[in-house]
Amino acid sequence: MAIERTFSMIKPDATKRNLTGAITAKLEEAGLSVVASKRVWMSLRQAEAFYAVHKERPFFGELTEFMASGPTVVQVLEGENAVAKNREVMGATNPADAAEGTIRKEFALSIGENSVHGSDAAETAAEEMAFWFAGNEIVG
Ligand code: DAT
Ligand code: MG
Repeated sequence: MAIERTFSMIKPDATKRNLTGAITAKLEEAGLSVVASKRVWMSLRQAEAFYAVHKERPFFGELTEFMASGPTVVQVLEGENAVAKNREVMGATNPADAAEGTIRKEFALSIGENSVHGSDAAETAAEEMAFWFAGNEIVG
């Protein structure tokens, strides 16, 4: 597997608890490098656009209001098998199901306030990186 990039976001529940460094350390320890990073307080409209794939789900309103409720840190991660590696380090969506040592097991508060987002495939990673970053903001 070649070196690839994925998109990651540290969610408002985590930035509010000052976990940006602790979460980034777990990503770096897993062999992922941060090649772009910025702090963003997204609007509700941006949250709705970013999570448009979930717009028919019953939790869409709760999800988008939460994502617009405080600062997030958007990042691009680079490394071997980065999309799958990031999902592995994140852990399951519901922290109750997340494996020991994962970010969500350690830090998530609930299925909604689950501390991190990570792209689920190479195609969505490309779209999500382009949503938040200009090409010259990604420095590998
Ligand atoms: P993931 O973030 O693991 O990719 P997802 O894409 O299925 O999970 O859902 C996106 C986010 O929506 C998830 O991180 C938290 C929220 N969410 C998912 N299922 C939920 C539920 N049953 N109740 C409340 N929020 C939920
Ligand atoms: Mg998802």
